[in-house]
Amino acid sequence: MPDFETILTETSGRVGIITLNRPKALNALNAQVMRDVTAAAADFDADPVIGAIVLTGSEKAFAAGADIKEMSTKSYAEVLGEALFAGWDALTRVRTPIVAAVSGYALGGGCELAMLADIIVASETAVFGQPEINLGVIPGIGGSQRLTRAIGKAKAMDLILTGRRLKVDEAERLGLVSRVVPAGDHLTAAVEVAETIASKSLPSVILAKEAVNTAFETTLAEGVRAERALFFATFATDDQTEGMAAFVEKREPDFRHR
Ligand code: CO8
Repeated sequence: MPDFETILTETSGRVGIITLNRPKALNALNAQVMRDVTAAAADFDADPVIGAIVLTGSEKAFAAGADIKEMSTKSYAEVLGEALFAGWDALTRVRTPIVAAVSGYALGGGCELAMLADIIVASETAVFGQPEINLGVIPGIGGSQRLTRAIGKAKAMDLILTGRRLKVDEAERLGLVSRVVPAGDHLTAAVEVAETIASKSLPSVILAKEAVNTAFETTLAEGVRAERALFFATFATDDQTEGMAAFVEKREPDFRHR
């Protein structure tokens, strides 16, 4: 893994960890952060040893949004021409599960980045929100779509039109957050979740993630058809044979990720 300017990367067994590292700007997401995070995630995704990725920030801020200073002087022609922030879409092509470990502020682009992950593990200090309306803009990294799918129209409209912040208990109640853990425990808890995922058969994990994501893209009938094809595909793996044999023989499976 190369050195990056705005993030730190490390591995822990089969888990790849990406830490946003712009503490002075509360991890505001500028173009370099976007390039670094998407490149690191693609590198981990291409590494067959990595079974899950954890994405985290600092205790104070997962990310306080897109970099307002970088954006503030851009014209319409510039943001259109450079397709500002469209590069974040690369995370949707990462097939390895991504667990966001969120502490503190996850606002604007920070909330959208957390929603680009597959699972959000949040500290009790986590605060979510889409405050773009206060800046005279609207969410631009998928927030209006992913938040609405995550928590429904009533709450998404409330948050996006007023810019109000969501504390973690409400975020969990609404289904935005997968798990809430005591302050300071978010990274450890997220790595544990990632280790659990990474201990499963990687082909099954990739197919399961694809199946769940299909629910956001298509009709129920099409989704069930897609799931069935993906389910049948698992029977082409050694790990299906091993997983079922292990159950019958009352032992732990020894998945080889193939
Ligand atoms: N961008 C740039 N710098 C930031 C950002 C940001 N989003 N957030 C914080 N910073 C900087 C501050 O400017 C400050 O820098 P400096 O010390 O040089 O003045 C430093 O980080 C520390 O911040 P504060 O002093 O403000 O720290 P506080 O603890 O007082 O407050 C808050 C923390 C509440 C998080 C506050 O910083 C804040 O409100 N930040 C902005 C939150 C926000 O509005 N986020 C949404 C940004 S817009 C967005 O994400 C839109 C994405 C879609 C774009 C679509 C384009 C197509």
